[in-house]
Amino acid sequence: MKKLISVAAAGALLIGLAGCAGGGTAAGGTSEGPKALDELVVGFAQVGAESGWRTANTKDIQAAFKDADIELKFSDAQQKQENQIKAIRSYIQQGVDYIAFSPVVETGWDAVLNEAKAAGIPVVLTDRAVDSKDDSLYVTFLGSDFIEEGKKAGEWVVDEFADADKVNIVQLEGTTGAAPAIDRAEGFAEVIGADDKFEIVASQTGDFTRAGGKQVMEAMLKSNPDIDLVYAHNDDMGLGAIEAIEAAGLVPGKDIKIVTVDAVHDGMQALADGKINFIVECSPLLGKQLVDVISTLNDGGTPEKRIVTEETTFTQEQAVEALPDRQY
Ligand code: GZL
Repeated sequence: MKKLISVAAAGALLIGLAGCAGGGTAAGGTSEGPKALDELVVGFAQVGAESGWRTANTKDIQAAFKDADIELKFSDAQQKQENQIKAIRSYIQQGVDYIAFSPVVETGWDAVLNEAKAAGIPVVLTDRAVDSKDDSLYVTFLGSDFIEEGKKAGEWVVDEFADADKVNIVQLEGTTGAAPAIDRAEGFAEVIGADDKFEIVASQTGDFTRAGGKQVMEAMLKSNPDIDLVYAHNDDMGLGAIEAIEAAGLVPGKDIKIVTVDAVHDGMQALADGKINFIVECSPLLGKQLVDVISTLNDGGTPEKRIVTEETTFTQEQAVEALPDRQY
C-alpha cells in the first residue's frame, strides 16, 4: 500500500510540474483547467520600432494586455531575427504561458518554434506570417492580407492612370524577406501586370523606414529621369520619398504621384495635404484580438487558424474627413 501511495503522489507532482512548465497548451488552459487571466504571463517578441505603424502596434498591444490585467513580457528586436529568436528562447526558459510575435522575416523559425512546442507553450503569430511547412508550430496567425493590400494599391493606379500611354513606376519595398514586402509586391504586380503600359523601372528596399525611403528615392531620382509614380510598401518610406522629391525641386502628389500602405497619422496628414495620392490601410490595432485569442486558448477553446484584420482605403478627400478621429 505504501508503494502505491508514493507512486500516485509522484504522478500528481509530475502533472503539476507539466502544468507549471509551459502554462498554456495548444488546447488551452493548463492540466488543472483555465488560469485566472491575472495569473497568465505572455511573452511578446516585437519586430522593432522602425515605423509609425510599429509604434502604434506596440502601444495598442501593451494597452490591451494592461486592460485585460494579463502580464506582458515585451522585447524589441531592432528588426533583427536573431534578437527575436533570443527573446523567444528567453520566454521558453521563463516558462511563460503563451508566446506571441511578429516575425521580422518569413523564414528561419522552425527550430525555435519546435522548442516552444516541446515546452508546451502555444505560439500566436501577429501582424506577419512565417513560411513553414509545419503549421502546428503556431496556433493562430492574426493580421492583414498583404496580397489584398497590394492589389488595392494596384487597382487605384490602374484607375488613376487610365488615360496614360506609359507609366513609369518606382517601388520602395519593405524589409527584404518580410511577408508584407513579399506580398504587397505580389498583389500590386498581379494587378498592374495586366497592362504593359505600366513598368516598374526600379524597385529597392527602404526597410520600412523614413530614412530608407528617402535614401533610395534620392538614388532613383538620379537614375530615372521620368518617374510617374512611387509605390511605397508603407507610409514611412513614402514620407521619406516626399523629402527626396521636394529636394529635387519636384512636387510630390503632382509631378510624381505616390501610393502607400498603412494610413498612420503622418501618412494621412501628407495625404490630406495632397503630397500622397492614395493610402491602403493596414491596421496596427491588433491588441484586443490578441488578448481574445489568448483568453480563448486559456479557456480550452480553439481560435481560428487565420484571423484577417478589417481595413479600408483612403483618398485625399477621405483623409481630410478621417484625420480628426484617427486613433494613431
Ligand atoms: C504590416 C507591418 C509593416 C507595416 C510597416 O503589417 O508588418 O511593418 O506596413 C511596419 O509600417 O514597419
